[in-house]
Amino acid sequence: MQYITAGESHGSELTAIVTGVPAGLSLSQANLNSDLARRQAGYGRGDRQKIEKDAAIITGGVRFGKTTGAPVCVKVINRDWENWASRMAPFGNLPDGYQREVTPRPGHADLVGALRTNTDDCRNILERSSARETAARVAAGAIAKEFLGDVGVDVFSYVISIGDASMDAPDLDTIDPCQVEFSEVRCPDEEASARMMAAIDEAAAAGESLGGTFRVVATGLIPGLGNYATGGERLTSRLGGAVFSIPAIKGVEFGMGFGVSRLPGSCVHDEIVLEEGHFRRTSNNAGGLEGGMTTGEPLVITAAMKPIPTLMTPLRTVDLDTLEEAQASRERSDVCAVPACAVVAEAEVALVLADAYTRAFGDTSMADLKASMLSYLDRISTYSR
Ligand code: EPS
Repeated sequence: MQYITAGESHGSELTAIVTGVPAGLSLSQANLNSDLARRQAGYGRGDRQKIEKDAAIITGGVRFGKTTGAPVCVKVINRDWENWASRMAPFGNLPDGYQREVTPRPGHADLVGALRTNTDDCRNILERSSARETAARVAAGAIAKEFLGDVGVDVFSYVISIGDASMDAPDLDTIDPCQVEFSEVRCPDEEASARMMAAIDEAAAAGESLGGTFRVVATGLIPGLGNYATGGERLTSRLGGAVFSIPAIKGVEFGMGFGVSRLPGSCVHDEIVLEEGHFRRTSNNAGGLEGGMTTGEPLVITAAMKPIPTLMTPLRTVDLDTLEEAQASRERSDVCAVPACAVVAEAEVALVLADAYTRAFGDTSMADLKASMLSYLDRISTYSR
């Protein structure tokens, strides 16, 4: 299962095309829209979210609620387009009085993208590198999540820290994914949520922005997805690449993460036991992956997001027209988008996991895929008898 997106932040719409979706998968419009709404939420978002009301419009690959096996095309309308139509028109001339973006923001793709593409207007770059594009990813990921739900896999996320406001390292078993949805910062700890919101208020008042860390968890995975044999097929590299593909992600850890480098092997590796005919682990420091394959324990990924580069008290930059020192451009933006980013990461993780299932069991139809998976599960369970 692969996807590609097209569209700009203030263009008419965003589109995602997802290929390799087996036929016969039931899709619910409500589930797709619910994920889009979850991505729009979160304390610290800017005024753009008051304009947008993201909804998934399916234009291909689905009939009467079921996939046909053809590429699935899903689009999300940008309501803000009507305020930008003349400045973002695909044809015609620039409107009178149009001001090019010539003061690139440190931390954004503005400068390097302009150098790379030989443009004198950073808007060409920022329109596409804007996090708005992640709405299309979430729409694509919602299809992958429906697939995963059908094979017994649940993917959820929660925020661990925003700026220096952090929750105590939570025990995974104590996290209630539903509870996370009630927190405005997607943090399962109420007291920590309040501190995170206070940190966002403080940053907003200072014209600052904030990053943070979040965790994505997938439960119900079967052992043996992915492949140890080549680097590109290792799920560690595929999942890591997928999470790193989200703008602003600066670090990704699996399980114990960097912590494994400080401990001896006996404290890191997860002992193997046989429990009711199934191989289980007494711990999950590996975060559900060994040799680039799923172990059957929960997949646990933690990621770090940098602060958003648009600052209301801007940093120094160079004006691309005058080559003089200038202040970086300021425009409406978010103070913190860590909760939204966690939802985007769920989508990215879901797409890789769904792809791992279809690579292992085929992508013709859900019925054939499940039959193949059951035969595999039967084989590995006899192995443990
Ligand atoms: C973004 C700037 C803001 C964000 C946007 C990402 O948009 P605008 O410039 O229109 O105010 O709200 O994110 C979204 C629109 C979204 O839906 O996530 C940026 O510069 O990256």
